[in-house]
Amino acid sequence: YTKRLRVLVDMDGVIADFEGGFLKKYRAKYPNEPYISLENRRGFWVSNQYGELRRDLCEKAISIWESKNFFIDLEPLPGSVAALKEMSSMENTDVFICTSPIKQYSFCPFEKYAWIEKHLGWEFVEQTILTRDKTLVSGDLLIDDKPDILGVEPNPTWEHVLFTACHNKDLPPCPSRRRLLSWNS
Ligand code: UMP
Repeated sequence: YTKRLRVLVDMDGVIADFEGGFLKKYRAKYPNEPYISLENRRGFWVSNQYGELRRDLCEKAISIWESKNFFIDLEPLPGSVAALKEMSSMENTDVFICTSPIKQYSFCPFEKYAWIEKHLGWEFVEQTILTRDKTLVSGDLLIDDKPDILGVEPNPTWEHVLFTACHNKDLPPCPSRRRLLSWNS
């Protein structure tokens, strides 16, 4: 018996371009409001940084990802689709998509499944875990762009591999935590 490797892969910021999709739709909806370029993004929460820019921009930012078709319209990040397919074809490897839907549930959960079927195929819908608490999910690796993944379980089974994104690219290097720069090279 060989132990299988279980890889949990986050969706927004790792396989789907949440930041790029957000900025594009925000600028289209609010062409006269200030915005934060991807180069200048800091911190995981887009809404916090927009709220710091100007108080009312927090809710304007939130209105973007709460809108119909926001999540289904996201572009895949470069190399992500090929990487997931390749990983899941490897021997003794199970790949799951592990993603936290927003609490405004009118569109997001449905569109996440639809996105996965559209870009990765029906087989991956079977591999999809929607949860607001990733510490409860067991796995060997969790590839995620969020620097702090916390929940009710203080000792998750997975090792967190930080996926590089615009908002975490300048975090001081942490020797104990592995990083994945991108799916291509
Ligand atoms: N999200 C917010 N506010 C933000 C940025 C992202 O609610 O400022 C949402 C988008 C995703 C979720 O649905 O949070 C993050 O999910 P994970 O990438 O952690 O799975």
